Amino acid sequence: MNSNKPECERDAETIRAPRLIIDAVDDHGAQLAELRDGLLSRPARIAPKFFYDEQGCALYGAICALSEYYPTRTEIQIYERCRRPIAAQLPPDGQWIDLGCGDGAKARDWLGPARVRRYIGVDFAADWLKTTLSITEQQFPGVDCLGVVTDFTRPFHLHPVLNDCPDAPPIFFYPGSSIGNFTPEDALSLLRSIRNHLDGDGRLLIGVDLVKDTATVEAAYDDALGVTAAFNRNVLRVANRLLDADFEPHRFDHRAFFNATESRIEMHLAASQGHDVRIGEHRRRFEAGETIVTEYSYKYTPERFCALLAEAGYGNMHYWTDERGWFGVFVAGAGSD
Ligand code: AVJ
Repeated sequence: MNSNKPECERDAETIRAPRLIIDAVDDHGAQLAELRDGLLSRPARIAPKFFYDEQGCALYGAICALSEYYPTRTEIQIYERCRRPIAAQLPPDGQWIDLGCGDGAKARDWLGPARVRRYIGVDFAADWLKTTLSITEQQFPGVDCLGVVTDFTRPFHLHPVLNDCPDAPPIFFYPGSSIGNFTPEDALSLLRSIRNHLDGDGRLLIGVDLVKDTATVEAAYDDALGVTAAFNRNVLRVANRLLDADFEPHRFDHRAFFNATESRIEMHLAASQGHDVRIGEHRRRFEAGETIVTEYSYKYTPERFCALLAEAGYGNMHYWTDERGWFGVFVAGAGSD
């Protein structure tokens, strides 16, 4: 047993079950109250994090393979085409903090090129995270892997974990334009939360969907096969399970449209006819056409996103887009330009 080695340099024989740090998930009650209050409010709303139960994660995986849903493949094409110049902006031998890691596939493509020493998966779904960690450990035995189960949509504090490896600069990775789910104000506070963990060499690597023609972006959220519609309706099943409600998903129509004023895709579920729903001990009437807001997905211009990064205290900014300018990958650090 080599306990005097720093946390991140333990060799293979001391790492068996993925190490998980459970942080702040015990406020399950708060999560349920947030879900209930959103559904009882007018207009009704559900936070997008509730999409991702097992069925929701599977449907999201299917969405990423759709011809209409360009963000995932376009981001990966930028990574593949610009791997070297992007990696050149990242500190070697760093700690890779994979926010909302999901299956971790995008991050694993970077562990080699960025010469990562430590992988930290951060996700709300503990089971999903365990699987991702064991796959990453198997594929990268030389990389120390651990998980943090937390809701990073709220201010988070990873300093104690990062200080296990004081000489390994942090690289925060937030792909897929998940930042788009936050209002610009909330995006600013998340970016600031990350910024507070960055000193000299630390970096943020983030994927952002960019403003484009309305037909293309609306098709990506309302695909011909109806996979996104199923993903959207599935959240009503999550509500039924978590809140003992009796939503009938088929009584709600999927709506997705681009709100140009707010520069965001809006996803709604519209009641196809007036009906009552039991939500725990509450009853909620939905009039015909009344909607539940289930997701906003904000779209930025490179200039607008750089301005947001600057407002959050970042510098050393660089970004890469695909040839059509549909998606952007940004790297930013603590220093002033
Ligand atoms: C995972 C939040 C990036 O907004 O594009 C996909 C989720 N919603 N299709 C997005 C989503 C509808 C996706 N993010």
